Amino acid sequence: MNAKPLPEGFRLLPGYFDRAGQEALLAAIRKVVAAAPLFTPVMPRTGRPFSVRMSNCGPLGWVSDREGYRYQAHHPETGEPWPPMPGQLDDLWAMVVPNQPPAQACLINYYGPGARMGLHQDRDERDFSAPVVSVSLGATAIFRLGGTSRQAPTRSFRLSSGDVLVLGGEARLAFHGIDRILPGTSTLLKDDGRINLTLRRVG
Ligand code: MD6
Ligand code: FE
Repeated sequence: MNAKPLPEGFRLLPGYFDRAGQEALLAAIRKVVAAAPLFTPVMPRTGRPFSVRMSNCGPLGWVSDREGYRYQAHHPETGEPWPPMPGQLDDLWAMVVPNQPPAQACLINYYGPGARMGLHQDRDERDFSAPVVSVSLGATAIFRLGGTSRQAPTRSFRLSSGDVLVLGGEARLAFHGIDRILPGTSTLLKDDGRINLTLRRVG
């Protein structure tokens, strides 16, 4: 099992944020969500709701509705611009993606009980040269990583609170998803809650 080398550009940085760092980041995200409430996106065409709820911060935010997936500068329900990117996330991006322009978008995914995320590629950006950088907070998740075709073999990792994951290079367009959340693993968020933040350049 798992004898295959990881794709170039895949980096898991366990415990990047310590407990105090996680609490400070969570406080910043709570402020974002107070101004830009979580919304329930729906799948293009079918209108089927996602099990995760979402918001965004930074200049652009990712949204999904019956019209499709896209980045836009305003919240789909309030019409307000997304709140600014918290400083900790600008700092993280600068550490992990040095000498590059700042991230343009931070998608906030909130997982309540039973939420998951199907296998997908992050490919709604115009430019794939920058990696996607994620931070996990709260309950531990089982993250599945595949290849650049949906049929490629997959392997699984645990993402715990404070972990940072980087998908760049060959891993930038790898299929990935969240199979499930492990109950009873969150001391940061109540009711097995989990937040994943994904930072990107949109191009
Ligand atoms: C999640 N993460 O951890 C879902 N995408 O809840 C992602 O979809 C993801 O963690 C691109 C890069 C890193 C990620
Ligand atoms: Fe993704």
